[in-house]
Amino acid sequence: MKTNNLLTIALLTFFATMNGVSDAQTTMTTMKQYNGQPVEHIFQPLPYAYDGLEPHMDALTVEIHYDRHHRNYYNQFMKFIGETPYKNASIEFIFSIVSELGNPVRNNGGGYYNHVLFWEALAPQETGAPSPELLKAIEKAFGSVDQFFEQFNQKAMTQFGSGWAWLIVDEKGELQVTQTPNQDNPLMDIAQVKGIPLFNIDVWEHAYYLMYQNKRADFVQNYRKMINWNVVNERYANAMKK
Ligand code: MN3
Repeated sequence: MKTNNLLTIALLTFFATMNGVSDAQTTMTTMKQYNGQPVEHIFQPLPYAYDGLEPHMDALTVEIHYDRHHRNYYNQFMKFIGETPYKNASIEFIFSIVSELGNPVRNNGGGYYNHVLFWEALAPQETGAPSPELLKAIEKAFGSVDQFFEQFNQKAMTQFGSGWAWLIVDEKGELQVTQTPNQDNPLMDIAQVKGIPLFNIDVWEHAYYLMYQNKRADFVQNYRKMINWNVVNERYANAMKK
């Protein structure tokens, strides 16, 4: 009896170990591998001074938004992505499997990257104009630049609570306006409408409340006056190469 019990325990232990190994192997083979160039995720400097977006966005809002909110998303993202095998994977790759990486990576990775896109495409005044290629695509998708802004602003206004509105190039290479809750974005595998972002507007209250209080519509209307089309044109050209 004693020998049988010991044998049973030994066998159970053996199978438990085998199970553990096979679970780990399954996980390793199902997790996508990142094969691209290693990427160092950095906290980029603002492309202008804190008061660089006045009068449409006040200096205190920009300072708190960039130096506290954005920086905090970046720091948290670095912490949580550091606990995965994807610390040096591209942000596009990370977002393509973000549903497997957990909410801290999803929320902070989105919070980090959405703000990079946001600051980069703003300027003290509307700068440049849509390139001939982008203009053609805008007219095809929306009719005109003004009609595009009507639809984009509508997405910004109807995003309930915190989130973002986006202009994207979708998987068919066409322009679309879309919205995402919280810090989600259209590059994420969980996004309802996927695509490559051309620009975005942050409609979290922290983006406008000090200057506009509850008047999200005024902030959204003024947003157009700060768009740097040179950046957007370059993003469009890059998106169409993919
Ligand atoms: Mn924000």
